[in-house]
Amino acid sequence: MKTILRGTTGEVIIDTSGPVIIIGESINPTRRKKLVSTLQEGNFGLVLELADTQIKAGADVLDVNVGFPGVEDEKLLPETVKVLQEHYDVPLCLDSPNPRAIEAALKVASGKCLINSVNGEEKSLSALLPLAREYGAAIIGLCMDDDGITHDPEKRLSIAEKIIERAVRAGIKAEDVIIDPLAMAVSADPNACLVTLETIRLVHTKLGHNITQGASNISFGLPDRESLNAAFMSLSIYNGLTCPIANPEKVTAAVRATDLVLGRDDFAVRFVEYFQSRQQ
Ligand code: THG
Repeated sequence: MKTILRGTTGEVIIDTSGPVIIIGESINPTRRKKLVSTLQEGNFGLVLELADTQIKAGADVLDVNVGFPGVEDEKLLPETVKVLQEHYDVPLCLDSPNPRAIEAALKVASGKCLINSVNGEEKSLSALLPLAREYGAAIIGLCMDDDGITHDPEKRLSIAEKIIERAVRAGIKAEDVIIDPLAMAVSADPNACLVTLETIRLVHTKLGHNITQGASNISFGLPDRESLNAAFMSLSIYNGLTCPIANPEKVTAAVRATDLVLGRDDFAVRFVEYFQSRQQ
């Protein structure tokens, strides 16, 4: 299955049988308070620098999250999208829990964005599916609903099915729904990663959709996050993850290595290219 996203001119194809696509996570105020304060002053220097660094490190798509307590992201998200698209061609993933911020950003964005995210709650489905349809966007469907977060992979699968069904009924193409199985901190729950891995496997084998996840979520609160994230990344890709949201400066090497091991990088071309680009 293929999900096509577009930036200002080019397109990115997320293909369940192709190489992994990296959605850069770093435009996010978590641990980066400076991002919000500079943006509020109308200074887009840091956001452009984060975009540049991530693209050079292997990001194919950029997640854009400017939400922070006290911030009107209804105003800040579209402004950030406009500035990013004046400088970079990559497709954008609009990351906000506020449907009005998503709509304001979709209004000014060129190409075909990814909405991050819709979940199985009625409130979320009814607010966001019509927007995705109207603006021709793809969506991320999070495996949680009005009952909260379940630790049963089969139940997560049925929430994914429900989101896809509702999206198709709203006029969105099935392939434009990318499923997020929910990745959570393994420090808080020893089974968290296993539940996610099993959900990925079920969504991949039973539904065949593209799959994303916040790949650095699992290592919150632990040392050596990079090693943990890399281990989880490889296992997730083996099970069906196709477009992680992650820090490309830290995960691209592991992603390229995993693609090579899984036979998705003939003659190691991408693996070697990435290695050489890092030597410079
Ligand atoms: N699913 C979906 N969207 C998401 C998440 C998800 N969006 C937000 C989040 N989770 C993914 N994004 C981030 C952004 C930053 C960090 C973690 C997840 C973060 N960064 C640290 C930093 O930059 O200092 C550390 C990064 C690292 O060690 O690599 O903490 O789950 N759909």
